[in-house]
Amino acid sequence: MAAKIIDGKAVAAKMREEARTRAAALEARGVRPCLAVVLAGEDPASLSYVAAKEKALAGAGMEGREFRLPAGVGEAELLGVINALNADETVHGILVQLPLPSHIREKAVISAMDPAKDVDGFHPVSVGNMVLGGKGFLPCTPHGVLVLLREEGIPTDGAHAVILGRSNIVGKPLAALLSRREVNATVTICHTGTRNPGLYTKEADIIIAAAGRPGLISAGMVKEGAAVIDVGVNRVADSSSKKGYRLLGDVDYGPVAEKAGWITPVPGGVGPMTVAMLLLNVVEAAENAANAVSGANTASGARAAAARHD
Ligand code: L34
Repeated sequence: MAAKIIDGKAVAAKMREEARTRAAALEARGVRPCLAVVLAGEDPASLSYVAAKEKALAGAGMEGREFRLPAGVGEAELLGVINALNADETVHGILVQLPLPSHIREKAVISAMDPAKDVDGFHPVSVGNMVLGGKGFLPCTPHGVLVLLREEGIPTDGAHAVILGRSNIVGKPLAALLSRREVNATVTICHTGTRNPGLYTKEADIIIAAAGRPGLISAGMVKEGAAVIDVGVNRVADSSSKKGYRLLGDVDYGPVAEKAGWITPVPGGVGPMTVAMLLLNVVEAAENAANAVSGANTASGARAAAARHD
């Protein structure tokens, strides 16, 4: 059986449309949702992802305000930028594109952000709330994967989901989200310390490949009819392409597509969802800020605002 190819672009377009509608409603209240995009250095992949995010923001009627810093920027200077953005009421969300140059401590920078503006969901407070099931922004790529599963009608209740990769931005949060009661999957995480990942993937109803290793998932590792979600975005040198590289996922696409029940392509699968979920988080951050201001103009709102500052 050939797999159903999941059209991430189409699902992402639907999510972007929702963001656009909600942004227009805010615009009518005099608030233009604004994301500050901080990029240190000139990593080519980061440059292209940031460009994709800014284009999508503009398309949804939101502002992307770019802060470009040289690769040699000091940590203190970068922290200064974050502090200024925290204090700027016209900025609703802050995104620091990763990876940062190696002399900068990612943890220090992410922790400096106001969690209310953490639209990437990377701040320790956001991660804590995600794990505990509280309020806060969900990280965009894992949330995008969840929405793809839901929109495609892929059953998760009681399903065995095997994640490959334990990164802070994909593997770890996905494990927390997939094991939530409302998703109800049984989760296995494979990583570089796993002796024989195929042992687990062969049993999986859902495989999520987020290891950053092209070709990691071969057809022999996949159960007939499984859903295969490819989070890998590997740039592989290719002189025959005009860009000089080819984009490959972590999945050996052709052979796996013959065997799987569903598969996401690369490009056009999870990548566009990451961008779309970011737009939804930005519009939500702006809604929260606008509601806090209008709430503060009423007596109960003033009490709520005072409570928030305790
Ligand atoms: N702070 N850093 C922060 N937040 C993020 O959510 C990210 N990530 C990852 C890298 N660093 C980050 C992204 O935005 C990866 N990532 C990302 C974003 C967009 C796409 C892929 C990864 C994407 O649009 N991919 C397209 C193809 C792009 C191309 O041709 O290069 C796709 O169709 O898969």
